[in-house]
Amino acid sequence: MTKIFQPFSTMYEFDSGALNPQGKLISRRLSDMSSMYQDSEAVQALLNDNPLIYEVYNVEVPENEEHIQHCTTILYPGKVGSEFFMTKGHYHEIINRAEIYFCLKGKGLLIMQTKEGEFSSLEMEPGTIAYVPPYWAHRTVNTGDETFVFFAAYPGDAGHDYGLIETEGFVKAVMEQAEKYALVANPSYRKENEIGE
Ligand code: S6P
Ligand code: ZN
Repeated sequence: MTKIFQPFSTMYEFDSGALNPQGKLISRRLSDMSSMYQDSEAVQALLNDNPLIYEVYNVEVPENEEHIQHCTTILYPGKVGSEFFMTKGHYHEIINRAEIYFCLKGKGLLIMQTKEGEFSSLEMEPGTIAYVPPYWAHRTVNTGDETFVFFAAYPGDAGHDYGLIETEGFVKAVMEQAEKYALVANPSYRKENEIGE
């Protein structure tokens, strides 16, 4: 007999962006993603302090297609050299699973790409509801000077595939230029793959 899951709710804390109860908390520091930033000297200079870059508060629901995963991401302000703090970025393990992001605080950029190398970006500010369609890898970037917080909801069985982004990188990097953000071609995009070909 199918086990009936009991309804429940979670509180969003407006000041911090955290959830209560906190659920599964993931914290990522620079050392967890040091090879993803463009400026390796700037990475080395910051690694002693090893800043906290982002936290994800995940409501715990079963990871299957019946359920909807939901969480908040708190992305702190800061830069590595002139590149803004960002998330690692991923495809969904089941790549045709979509996702919705709802911005609650701060400002940022949602950058996306397909395996074919198509690239897209969306600006996010409180109130923005962004749709990540099936097949698009996604990464968020804090382009402001306060914490950038968004809520995400996605199919329970989606999973996360970080491998391709770790080896290929993103098509573009988000850098500070003249006190604004600029999307700059990433010279190391697909470099690993090209070397291997
Ligand atoms: C999950 C969703 C977000 C990210 C979070 C951290 O599918 O897209 O909750 O997991 O923003 O990013 P990342 O790339 O480290 O998982
Ligand atoms: Zn996702």
